[in-house]
Amino acid sequence: MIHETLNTRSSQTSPRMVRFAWTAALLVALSAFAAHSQEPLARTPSAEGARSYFIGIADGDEVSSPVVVRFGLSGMGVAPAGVELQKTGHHHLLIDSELADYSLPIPADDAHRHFGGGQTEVSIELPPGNHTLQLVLADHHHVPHEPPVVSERIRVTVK
Ligand SMILES: [Cu+2]
Repeated sequence: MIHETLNTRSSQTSPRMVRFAWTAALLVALSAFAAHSQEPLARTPSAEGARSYFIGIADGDEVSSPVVVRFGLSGMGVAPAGVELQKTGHHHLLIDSELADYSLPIPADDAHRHFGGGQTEVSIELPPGNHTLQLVLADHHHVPHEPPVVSERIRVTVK
């Protein structure tokens, strides 16, 4: 009798076990999908030979604050952030900073300035001393192109 009762119970729990197994499998699949969707976005290709460069300011320059920095770009066009157009991007100015990962959106802070309006120059206040400046072009998602279009990282001294 006891054996029969156990058998009955186990045949009742069996469909539940199957459902549990399916739910577990679904959760694993969902979390795998979630992990996948957190991977870097597909990078926007840059135009071959595209170049980003500073205008009117060069490596080793001694300057006074505020510093006017002009952004040069050849081989690609400037478009405001959020506008998805082939072979375009918007400028970013890295101040005393370097990008750790070119596959992620560029952070937005004092060291990573975005020019999402399509601006091609800025006047920045810099404290006296040595600083580095670098331009990075990025796409509508603020992610640098592949391969990245970056300027030379210049060193300037503010008097
Ligand atoms: Cu940006």
